[in-house]
Amino acid sequence: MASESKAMETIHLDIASIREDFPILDQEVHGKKLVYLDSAATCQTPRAVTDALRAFYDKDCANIHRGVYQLSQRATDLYEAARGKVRAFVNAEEASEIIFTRGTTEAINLVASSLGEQLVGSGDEVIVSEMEHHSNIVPWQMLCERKGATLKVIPINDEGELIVEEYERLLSEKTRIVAVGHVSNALGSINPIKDIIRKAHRAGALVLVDGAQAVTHASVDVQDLDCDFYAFSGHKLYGPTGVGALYGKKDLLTSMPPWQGGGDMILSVTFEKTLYAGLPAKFEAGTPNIAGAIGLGAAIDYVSAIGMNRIAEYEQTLLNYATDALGAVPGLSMIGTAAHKVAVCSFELEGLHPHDIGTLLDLEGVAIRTGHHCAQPVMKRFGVPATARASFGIYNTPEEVDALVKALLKAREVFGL
Ligand code: 7TS
Repeated sequence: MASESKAMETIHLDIASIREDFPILDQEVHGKKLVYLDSAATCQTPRAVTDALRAFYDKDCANIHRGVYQLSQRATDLYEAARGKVRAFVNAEEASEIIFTRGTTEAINLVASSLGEQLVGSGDEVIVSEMEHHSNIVPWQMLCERKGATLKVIPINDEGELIVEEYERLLSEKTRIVAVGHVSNALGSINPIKDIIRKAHRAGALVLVDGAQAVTHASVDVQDLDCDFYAFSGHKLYGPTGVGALYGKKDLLTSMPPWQGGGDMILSVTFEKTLYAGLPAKFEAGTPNIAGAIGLGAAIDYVSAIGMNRIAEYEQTLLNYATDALGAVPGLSMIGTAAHKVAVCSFELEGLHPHDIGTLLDLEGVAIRTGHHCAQPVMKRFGVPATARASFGIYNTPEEVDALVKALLKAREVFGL
């Protein structure tokens, strides 16, 4: 096992040196070496990102787009350069198609409010899937309630894959928007979104892709996907919390009304009439998370230097290793066994409640997430109240998988199983 682990590291990535970029990993909890396996909730942050944040606050901090003085100009340049990095990262055609938001949740709410208000009416339909995170359900549900529209749900099979034939059946001339996750946070399933997008377009519907769990595991090309909107969060891409991005096709964003009013999103204001700014400012009312955007840009530089394809390849090998190792734990059943998956392992352990698993693992230094993962419909679909979830990032190693397995076996012992 040890030699296999060594080979994995040397063939794909220099994990030891990557780990050195993440000082947080070098610590003990409850007297045990920290094993961080909750990157699907939040990825840890490399020094390159915290250095960029510190440099901004130490040298360049000022508000943007308003000052003629040098500091403000520098802050503006850094903020707009970060937008350029996001553009290149998802291969959008223009930087003005990238709107900085507070994260995925805000990006989806922006589209549901602005586009939703304009496009969806009484009797219309919005399609989501059964595996969505709550943030890609609730904004659409709220919109449908406001408009008298109907929310339709693509079911999933026992492996945790979308049933595409059912999706095809749901699509109709009433469908206005299809909002679907690229990758499920609770199951790890990678959805066939290119196909989903093509079919939605054929039916005359627009598509928003929730990319929160996807951008960190593989490269994304919004032009190749031909999605209308793509949303993601900085903190799931080794960047800061409180910042994320929405990609939208220029013609759509241009024709959509602003969703929040305030400074920076206007051309001129009188009490009689306000003229709105063009893209992207129209959707960025108020002082944005300037440092966060710059930090997100630094995170993109960081993962790009490693290479998204190499990251994907390494994580797939780690997933295979973890799937095999967890499969050998007595009483463990994996929830989410899609043919195409990212390195997320949701599971149940017979005789143990997920919260007890989480607490006992914590005592061994192993940090995993337990609960419904903000995907209660997924829990309902699989008939469980919660799952334990180990999710992996670029800094995780096969030895950490071994530590997880060891801690699970110990938890069984503690409960006399
Ligand atoms: N969509 C998906 C697929 C997610 O996994 C998450 C967060 C969100 C949207 C919301 O992202 P936010 O940055 O706006 O909060 N998922 C998780 C998780 O799996 N554990 O904690 C947060």
